Amino acid sequence: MVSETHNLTKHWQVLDAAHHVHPFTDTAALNAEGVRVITKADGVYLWDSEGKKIIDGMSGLWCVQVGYGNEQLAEAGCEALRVLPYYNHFFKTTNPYTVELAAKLAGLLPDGHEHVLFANSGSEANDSALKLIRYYWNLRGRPEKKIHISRELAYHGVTFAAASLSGLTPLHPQWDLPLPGFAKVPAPYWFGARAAGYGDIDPEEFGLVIARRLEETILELGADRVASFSAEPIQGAGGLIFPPATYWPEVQRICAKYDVLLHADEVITGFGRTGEWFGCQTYAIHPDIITMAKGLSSGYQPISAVSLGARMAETILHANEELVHGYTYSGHPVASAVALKNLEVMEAQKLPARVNGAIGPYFQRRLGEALSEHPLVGEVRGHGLLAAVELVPAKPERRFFPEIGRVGTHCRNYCFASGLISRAIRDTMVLAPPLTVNEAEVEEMIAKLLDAIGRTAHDFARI
Ligand code: PXG
Repeated sequence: MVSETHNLTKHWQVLDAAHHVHPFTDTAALNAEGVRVITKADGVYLWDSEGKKIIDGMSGLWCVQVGYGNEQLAEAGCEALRVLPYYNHFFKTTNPYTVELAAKLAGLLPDGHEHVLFANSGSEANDSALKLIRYYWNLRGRPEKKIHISRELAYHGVTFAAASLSGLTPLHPQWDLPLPGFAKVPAPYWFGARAAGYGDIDPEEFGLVIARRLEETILELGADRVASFSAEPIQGAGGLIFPPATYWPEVQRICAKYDVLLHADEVITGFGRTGEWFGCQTYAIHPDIITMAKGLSSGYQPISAVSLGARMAETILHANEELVHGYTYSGHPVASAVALKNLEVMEAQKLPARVNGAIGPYFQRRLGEALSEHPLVGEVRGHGLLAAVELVPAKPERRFFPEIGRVGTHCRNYCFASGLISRAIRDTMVLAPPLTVNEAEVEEMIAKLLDAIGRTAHDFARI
């Protein structure tokens, strides 16, 4: 007999196939398979419409810092919906939720970042940042400084400018991107160094060599034409690339030397993920402009922000003319109220400190112990509550599989089947659980991942 739940699942699958276009999805293939319907969530768990419980090792899309089902955030959103469901900031107006949020952020951001603009997604924040960078150089009388440099394997979003800034090449061909004025430099991906022809270089040396590729590129393009360098403190969607310790100091020296603005994309690394409020604090980076989203509201509402460092703020906020930019929903009161409560909850629960001193080190240690000796595992790397497990054909050469992505996808499918959400980026398995995750839940994730890796190794024994 077909259950009521099953009928409902079918109903939603049919409607979804008929009317809903999914992001980053082959529509025909998905519709042939049937979509999974997520109906509720609590803590680190999701449930699908068939009642299956799933442990979310990815915090949604790297964003649900406080875990699902937080009542305080729900209450804050409901209250704002009742009191002030909408008003904008265009006509010499503001609202209490948004000003309190801006002030709270100014207190948490790195020194000098006292001013924020709001937007609704990471892509919009990055688009806005690039416009502000252009505007800054125009105001400074350097309009020829127009080129934006970013890195291979970077992910900065999907709008025309953000996708152009992104270095993940699959983002480009369908849309004839990147736009002119965008240049790329290599990522400090030490695990891939041998495959990329750098030989047996050690991580510290590699960090310097890759940073100096930025200098070479600036010199090739002409420093007087380069506006900015954009980078995630740790590259997320590109495969969790943790820069060697030598990388960021050298990059900062180079940006300062050639008067290139430094833009830090903290969309994934912000809000406690690395054990500090911002990845910039973890790596002692002093950016001119920062973009943030995701963990700002723990994903409970769509909201993002751009903060201006002292140099940009001084120029842009004293231009004595209208800043011709902004969205209907910039600083939406409901999103602002939820984001503000989210930051208060994170502070009250001391989540960044917990990631830094307790659950983060536990997570890293246990992952290493459980997985690093496995024959299919080439490296386990991580920081805070970010971790990557490289699946490789053989130890210890740091080689990749010939058909990149096949083994990772296979392993990811085993994870899903056993009720764990982990991301496969090429053949790298990624975990980024909510910052509220406890030790037992970490153990559950690791056990499921280990099992999936074991099954994958068995299936690919002859590769
Ligand atoms: N910057 C970074 C560093 C990101 O990770 C964006 C900007 C764009 O944010 P919006 O809100 O416009 O999506 C992101 C988004 C994945 C995945 O599968 C990662 C992101 C988005 C979707 C999927 O790893 N990151």
